[in-house]
Amino acid sequence: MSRTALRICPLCEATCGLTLTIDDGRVTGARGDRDDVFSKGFICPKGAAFGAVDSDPDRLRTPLVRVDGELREATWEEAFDAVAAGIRPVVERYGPHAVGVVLGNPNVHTMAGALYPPLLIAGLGTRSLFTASTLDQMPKHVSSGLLFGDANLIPVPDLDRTDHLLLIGANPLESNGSLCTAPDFPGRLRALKARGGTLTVVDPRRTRTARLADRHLAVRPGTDALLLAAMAHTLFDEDLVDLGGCAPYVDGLDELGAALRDFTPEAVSGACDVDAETVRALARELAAAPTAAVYGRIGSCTVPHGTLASWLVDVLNVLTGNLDRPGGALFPQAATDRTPRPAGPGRGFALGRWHSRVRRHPEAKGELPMSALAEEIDTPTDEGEPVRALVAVAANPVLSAPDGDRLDKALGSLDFMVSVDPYLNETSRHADVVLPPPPPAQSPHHDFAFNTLAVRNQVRYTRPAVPLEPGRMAETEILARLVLAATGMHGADPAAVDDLVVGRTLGKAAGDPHSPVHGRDPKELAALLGGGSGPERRLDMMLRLGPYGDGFGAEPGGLTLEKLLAHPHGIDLGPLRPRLPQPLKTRSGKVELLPAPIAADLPRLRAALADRPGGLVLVGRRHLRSNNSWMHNVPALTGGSNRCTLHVHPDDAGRLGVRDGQPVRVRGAGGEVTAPAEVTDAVRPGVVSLPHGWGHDRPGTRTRHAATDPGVNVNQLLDGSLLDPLSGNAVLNGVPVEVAPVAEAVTETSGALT
Ligand SMILES: Nc1nc2c(c(=O)[nH]1)N[C@H]1C(S)=C(S)[C@@H](COP(=O)(O)OP(=O)(O)OC[C@H]3O[C@@H](n4cnc5c(=O)[nH]c(N)nc54)[C@H](O)[C@@H]3O)O[C@H]1N2
Ligand SMILES: Nc1nc2c(c(=O)[nH]1)N[C@H]1C(S)=C(S)[C@@H](COP(=O)(O)OP(=O)(O)OC[C@H]3O[C@@H](n4cnc5c(=O)[nH]c(N)nc54)[C@H](O)[C@@H]3O)O[C@H]1N2
Ligand code: SF4
Ligand SMILES: [Mo]
Repeated sequence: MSRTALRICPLCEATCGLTLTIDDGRVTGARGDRDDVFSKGFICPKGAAFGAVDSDPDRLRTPLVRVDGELREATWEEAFDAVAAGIRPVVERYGPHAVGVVLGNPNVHTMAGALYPPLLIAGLGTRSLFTASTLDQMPKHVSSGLLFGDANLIPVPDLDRTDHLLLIGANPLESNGSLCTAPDFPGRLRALKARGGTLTVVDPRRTRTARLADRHLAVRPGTDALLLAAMAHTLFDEDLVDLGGCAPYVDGLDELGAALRDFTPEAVSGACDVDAETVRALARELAAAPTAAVYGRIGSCTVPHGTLASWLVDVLNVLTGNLDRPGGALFPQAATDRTPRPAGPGRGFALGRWHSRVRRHPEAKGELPMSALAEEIDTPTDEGEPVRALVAVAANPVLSAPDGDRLDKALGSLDFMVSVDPYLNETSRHADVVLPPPPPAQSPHHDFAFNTLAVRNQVRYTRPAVPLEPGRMAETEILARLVLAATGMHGADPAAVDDLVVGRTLGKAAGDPHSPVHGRDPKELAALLGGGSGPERRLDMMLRLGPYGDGFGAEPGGLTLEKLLAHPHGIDLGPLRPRLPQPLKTRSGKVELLPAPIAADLPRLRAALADRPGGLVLVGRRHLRSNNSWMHNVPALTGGSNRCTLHVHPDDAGRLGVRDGQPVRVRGAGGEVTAPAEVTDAVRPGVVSLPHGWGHDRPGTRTRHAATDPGVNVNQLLDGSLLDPLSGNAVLNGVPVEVAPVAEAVTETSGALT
């Protein structure tokens, strides 16, 4: 029997609503849900392949436990017994920091990943936390923490209303957007142009997004912070600063102007390879536009000055009066956000409250750099213990983090490792226990993270589209049991984990004079919660306490889970609205334009004014039909132009003697790889591009289709030593490499590496 079911797509940040066709409990089709309040029917090739992704035969169906060196199928009970037996002795003998937690990207795409990892980390009491954020957007968290006092308060470009978008190091026509949740991002860009708006793209590659732009600037990789600093300088220099409505909430304007004095358009021009007049034009256009938004992503974050570039993106929004105004960059207000408190000074944002053991990297947002994971395992020091046990949830750092070969070895040396992962892949193959979550059609979905980054306030929830297959365990339950097993409560009822959170949260809310439930009995409130499972009760609680909630009766008509379930296509909560000063949590209660850690990092940027890299530098790229490291196993999404090739500009190819299609050797500080060359003027001269997430040729994995076209691991070119110092974010773009045709000797000297 054929039926349909709704499911929010978890395959990228756009969060499109899908209508799945289900035959005999299997997803046989997917189309865009035209009634979805946010995505209105949009779907991309990945969403259309939802059924194939969901029913990939290589997905693990049962837990695996290592016995005599070999991973064997096991029962859930055996698997959690093994987890408890593996982790507890490490905690007891070496202390909590000897247990590392690694969280990968899909945690922001599952309810389980939002609700349980914080309990795992707190329960273990470990400081050895490594996540995909330090391969990605940690610079943005740090800049937001410093500017606004809240690392999760990230301004989002008002795509649907802006008159001018300056897009830096992002390629939403392939990625479908990031830190800016917008189903049909491409359509929204076309609409911007159709209403007379302008789009400027800064990217060393002429991407599909760049081809849509009114102006494309092929900047030299890694130099955006200089470019943006010179734009800000121009605004001061030409008296174009106009803070608009946020003037009363901004601190440090004069100090900022003084700090940027050296960054003239002429001074940055050589390093950025952009002429000074163009820099001025960019600044003037931004100031002149009725509304404008500056937006930066991967190319602005995963670089040596990632935090400064991220900071300058919002500095420009502030200086042009575009922060917190319609058409500019605003702060979304999600339905599960905490009850807004009255404006006023907050606690501010602290960096470096502790440091990594080996190279003394400062923590950021409670995390240590993913680039430091291998050394934290394989390098003993006089003080502190190496990481000896690891809990990896939805993470494949062997491919996604620098120097996979070293990490591969380090993982093999652990006393114990558990992976929560649907695949036996490059990372999970090292686990002693693999706990496979069910495929997405069998999981409920709500976007806790992406609704706080969406271009429109809205709320949606979809229950599992098909029931759990026999022998499957919901990922929420897997993680709840993992929390219990890892924290010495093995065997307790997993519902106790949710009850604990509910009790604590409601207790706090009842004691909070600003909460709608102030003074009420937490037990009585808990009894009012709806939902058919622990995670649903927690969602109901968050909705009811949230900014649109019913306040457990205090705001009749407000949001509850019950109401949300009655709106299967979601509830629209309106366009983004100005919110300042309420969400600011800096000590001053204002936007702090020139925070001390930023000011202290500016001399490093000033030194970069003199940089003129002579050799080739490497950047990445994404393909619409791919997603990081884990979608190469789906035949429908592979092949065609989705290949692991090295893009080389014709001028460079000519100089190096590289022909199209020929294998070339790429060498970096961390190692070398060989990939076919694709000669194309889509990259600027001096830049080569290789996508990440490939390299599926390690033994002991079980991703059969991916292994037929394994590609190479670009991150093997990195040695993990290049970081943005403030955020600990890996430098993945603008990395010096040497390139040579395989048949011949390496023609570039090591001079290119300096
Ligand atoms: N050179 C270079 N490297 C990069 C990047 C780059 O641009 N260039 N990008 C970086 C970025 S932005 C990111 S976010 C990281 C990503 O880094 P990771 O998060 O380490 O990589 P993913 O490939 O997303 O792997 C996620 C893992 O989750 C598993 N998984 C998939 N679905 C689920 C699920 O529902 N539940 C669970 N438990 N597991 C699941 C997959 O099988 C896979 O093993 O890579 C980074 N690495
Ligand atoms: N199809 C697909 N979609 C995805 C993913 C995927 O792997 N595939 N991954 C998801 C994830 S985890 C994320 S974080 C997002 C990322 O979303 P985006 O940031 O939009 O992703 P990218 O396509 O990597 O775009 C980064 C761009 O920065 C450019 N760039 C590199 N170095 C520099 C530089 O120094 N300066 C400037 N100005 N530009 C530079 C690159 O050429 C590239 O075009 O995408 C998400 N969506
Ligand atoms: S754009 Fe993203 S969320 Fe939408 S269908 Fe494609 S993969 Fe899914
Ligand atoms: Mo990412």
